[in-house]
Amino acid sequence: MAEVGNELQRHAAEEHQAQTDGFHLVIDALKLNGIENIYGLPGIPVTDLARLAQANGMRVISFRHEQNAGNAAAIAGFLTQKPGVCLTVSAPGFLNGLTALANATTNCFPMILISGSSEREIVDLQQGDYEEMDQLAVARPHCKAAFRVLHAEDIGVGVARAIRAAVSGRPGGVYLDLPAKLLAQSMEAEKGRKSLIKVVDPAPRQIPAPDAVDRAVELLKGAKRPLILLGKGAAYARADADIRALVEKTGIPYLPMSMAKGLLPDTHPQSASAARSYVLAEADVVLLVGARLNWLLSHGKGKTWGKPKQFIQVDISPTEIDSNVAIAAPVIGDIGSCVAALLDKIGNGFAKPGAEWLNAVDERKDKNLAKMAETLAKEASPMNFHGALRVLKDVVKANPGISFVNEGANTLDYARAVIDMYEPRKRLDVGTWGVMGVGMGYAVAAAVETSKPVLAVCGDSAFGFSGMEVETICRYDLPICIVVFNNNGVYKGIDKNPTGGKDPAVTMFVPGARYDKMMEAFGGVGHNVTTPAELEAAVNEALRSGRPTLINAVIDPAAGTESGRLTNLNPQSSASK
Ligand code: ADP
Ligand code: TPW
Repeated sequence: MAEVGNELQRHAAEEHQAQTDGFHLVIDALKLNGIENIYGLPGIPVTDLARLAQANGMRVISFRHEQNAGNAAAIAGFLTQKPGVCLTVSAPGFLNGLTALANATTNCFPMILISGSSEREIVDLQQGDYEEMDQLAVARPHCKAAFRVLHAEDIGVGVARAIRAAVSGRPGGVYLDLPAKLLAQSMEAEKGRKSLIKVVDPAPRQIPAPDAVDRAVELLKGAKRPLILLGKGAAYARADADIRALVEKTGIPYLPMSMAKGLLPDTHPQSASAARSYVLAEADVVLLVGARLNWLLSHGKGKTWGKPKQFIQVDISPTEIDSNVAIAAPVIGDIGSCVAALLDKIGNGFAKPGAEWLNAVDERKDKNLAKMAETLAKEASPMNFHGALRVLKDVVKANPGISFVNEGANTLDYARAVIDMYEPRKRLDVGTWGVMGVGMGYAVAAAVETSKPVLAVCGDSAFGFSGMEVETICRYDLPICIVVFNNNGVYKGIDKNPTGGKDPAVTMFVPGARYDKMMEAFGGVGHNVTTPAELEAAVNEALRSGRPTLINAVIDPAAGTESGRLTNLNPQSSASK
């Protein structure tokens, strides 16, 4: 009898083993495609999905707010060329993640937002389900593509389509809608396994047309005052060696956009960063590599761009061309293939730019670098932005492999100018939208994806958007050192309520706040520093120990300007100047 019982049990177990379900298929499909990490926040109906993912060897990082998980996924995409995955619950959780998905799309970072959702039957009749929302319709205008899977046997296709849409062509955000019922659907394990797709060549190379390459090289050869402008698309493309070769072979001065800093070390003799205004205004031919002529480049026109010029634009997206000004020589393809083709065409026959142009650039650079050194050397008390940044500049120089996350207004603008980067994809910042709140999400993902320390330098306002994630950082014991530049407010901390009333001015925070205590509350290390020397000691200790650290760096509340260097976009404040 006992034997028969055992036999029945074994049989039942085999039957059971032979089944799979939506939960397992989603995880298997992600793993099959080399996706190892999920950034998310659990709840009905995705808690079990997250649990199973962890049980099946994926790394699941649970956040305190979905926007931060989404930002982590987005930057993971930028860092790895694989879509970063964010997992949220329905309606509010989904919406919290959606800002990050839109930000990823705007920045051309590959990401997949996976959200659980209510059943179609109920949503479409608006019958009032728990956290009901037509998420697919809401997501669609904010991402590159949006898909919903209704049947377990389509999960493989859904995940494959999401991956391809995220990483091919211009990368971006993809929404994948998974109704709760789908996750629980079961099907035969073998059939399920066969339904999964391992995506072959998800971001195919796109070779530029030879005549486009010829046109670009001709234009470049005829230039008297050429300039190369590298954007974060160039950093993303991982064509580091060829990009360096292009710059060095042509001898053309180059400017990195902020997240392209470090693609070549900022100390490279051909870097024109310290002569930015001069080269933008004076250049006659500009070669754009993975950079859009958007607001960050004054739309390619106006006073910033001074003298008339012709543009060569290397980009994967043909519709980017002529979006702001006429592009004389578009080169459409992936940056790796385009830069290789340009190098090939140039061969050894490229005459470097004339001494007149190079000397003029160097002269401006030397003058501005001397001015900057003077500003940095000043011992201001109380500590100001430059005093604090002087020591951080040396810290990054001594630790070039760390990721440097940066957000704020003055904190961002000054740090970008002062802190040299030495390696590609190490500077992670507010990007195309100039969005606050990416700090902790970016810091967590940078630590997870690179397994190296992270230094996050945030304005006190900027930090507040994602500050609760210090708990996440402590929970996962990540080697992240946060420096909050605390000047008591947004931009600065001396504004007064114009009515003289009791309420504080709209840009003010609690004076003398101690952000370091937040980190201590969760078992991390907190420091309160008021001098550059104290700051330096605290950061070095954090990098040495690898422990989660938050340094509250007290900055003169009167230092800083409205909107940092965006003042010209703020009509009220420009009017008052
Ligand atoms: P930045 O803000 O640094 O100026 P942008 O985000 O404006 O950079 O521009 C990045 C550009 O790079 C986008 O137009 C995008 O289409 C392009 N791009 C991204 N990845 C690639 C790639 N692998 N090959 C070619 N172009 C790319
Ligand atoms: C999502 C508007 C731009 S910069 C900034 C805000 C609120 C904060 C600046 O103060 P902070 O830095 O961080 O203390 P500093 O160095 O000048 O003192 N909401 C979003 N994004 C943006 N960009 C804003 C508001 C803004």
